[in-house]
Amino acid sequence: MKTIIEPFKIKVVEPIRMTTREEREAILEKAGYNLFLVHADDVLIDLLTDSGTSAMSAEQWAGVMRGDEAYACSKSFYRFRDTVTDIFGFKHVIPTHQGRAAERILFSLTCKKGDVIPNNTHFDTTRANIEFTGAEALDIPIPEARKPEVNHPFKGNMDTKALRELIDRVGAERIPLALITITNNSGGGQPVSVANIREIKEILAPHGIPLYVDACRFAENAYFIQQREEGYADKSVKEIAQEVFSYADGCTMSAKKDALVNIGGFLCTNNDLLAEQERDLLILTEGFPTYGGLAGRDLEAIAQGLEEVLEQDYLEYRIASTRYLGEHITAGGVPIMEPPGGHAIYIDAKAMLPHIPAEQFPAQALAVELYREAGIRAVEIGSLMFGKTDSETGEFQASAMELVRLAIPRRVYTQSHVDYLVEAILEVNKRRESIKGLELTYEAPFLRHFTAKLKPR
Ligand code: P71
Repeated sequence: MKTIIEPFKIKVVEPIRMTTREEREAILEKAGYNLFLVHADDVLIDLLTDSGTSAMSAEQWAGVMRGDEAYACSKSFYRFRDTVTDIFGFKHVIPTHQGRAAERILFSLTCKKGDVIPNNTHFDTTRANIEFTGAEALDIPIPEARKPEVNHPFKGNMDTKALRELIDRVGAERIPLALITITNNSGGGQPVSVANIREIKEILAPHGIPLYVDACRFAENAYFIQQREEGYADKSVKEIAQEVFSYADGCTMSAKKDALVNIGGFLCTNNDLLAEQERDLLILTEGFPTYGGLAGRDLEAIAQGLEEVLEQDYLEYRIASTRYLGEHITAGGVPIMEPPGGHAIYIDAKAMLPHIPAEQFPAQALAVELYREAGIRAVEIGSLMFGKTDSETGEFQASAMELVRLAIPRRVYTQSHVDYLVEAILEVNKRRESIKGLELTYEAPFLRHFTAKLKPR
């Protein structure tokens, strides 16, 4: 059979509700044209994020019932730890309530003012947690990554020449660690190849710089390697993931993505001394090292989710359904970040709305329009998220790209939902020339996109 189907049937359903255009207009105004501030009840198809929005399986819910809620050394912790160790292979496994808690602990112990932390592309919370320590978060993706229309099988790769130059320029003592984000979220959900990760490790090792993986979409990344990298077609995704992590010294993980759960994360390292310091900090702010701010039931759900996410049928369906959305909107003339990513399709708003300058947030304007048209909630990854106004010169620094991310929650929507999305996006595309820009009326000092208020120009 050629048709790729959802490899599950549905046991529990949740209603979704359509609103009228007039209602949505009023909702947008009240929310300051910021979709983070729109009530989920007022959203028909929610593509804000694939984080924490997965549908859990019957086995995960059974795990929730089995969760051992002992404060210390619960049975659920050991199931969680053993599963993580089996796939990730690191010596120490520290549970955290989500990815950014792992980031905060890792960076506050390793980074300081004057340091530089390279990554293919830092996601917003990673960048913010590094900058909060005074260090610099540096993006060095391959040049193709910044050109939405260019096709490349591993567009998430790091520019290894730039990594070498960075070490020569600032010196290894100012680089306490390097990161690689798989898949590269801010860069279009694009995968990183094994060859690239191996080369990064070879560059770092002689300088004693550890490599950490920002691992939240590791299974999708491993599937792309299996499909696209020479020599991996006959390996299982689990074997590929194991190989990827074998080149690293640790990882941060938001379990809200490829562990198919609604909350959770972890931090891993092979460094004994660092692990000790991390656990001390964990006790201070998150919880005892065998639960790290999670319930025993959450640890069970993560362990089960990590096994399910590596199933070949699941990944084949997952990547095919994202690709389906991408192919159908590009066939209708909508420019996207090519090729389709793993967890999301990114519309290139700079190309679609060339009449809106970066300082008027074209990608935010497009995200607002998708909500207005059809009750779809997407997220801006552009100058609202990553742009800055220099506090001294007042000069506006735009983000390299202006993207609208349509993130697909795992196991949640069916093909008819995707067909509806395609229709709505093509409808908006027809009248793209009439879409107007936005201006900021309020912004917070960091991570401003979460709470910003805007108004139409
Ligand atoms: C995503 C998110 C979550 C999010 C963030 C900002 C706005 C809306 C939603 C979170 C990531 C991520 C990567 C590569 C670390 C985190 C933090 N992504 N690294 O994509 O993508 O994890 O949310 O569990 O703290 O929507 P956390």
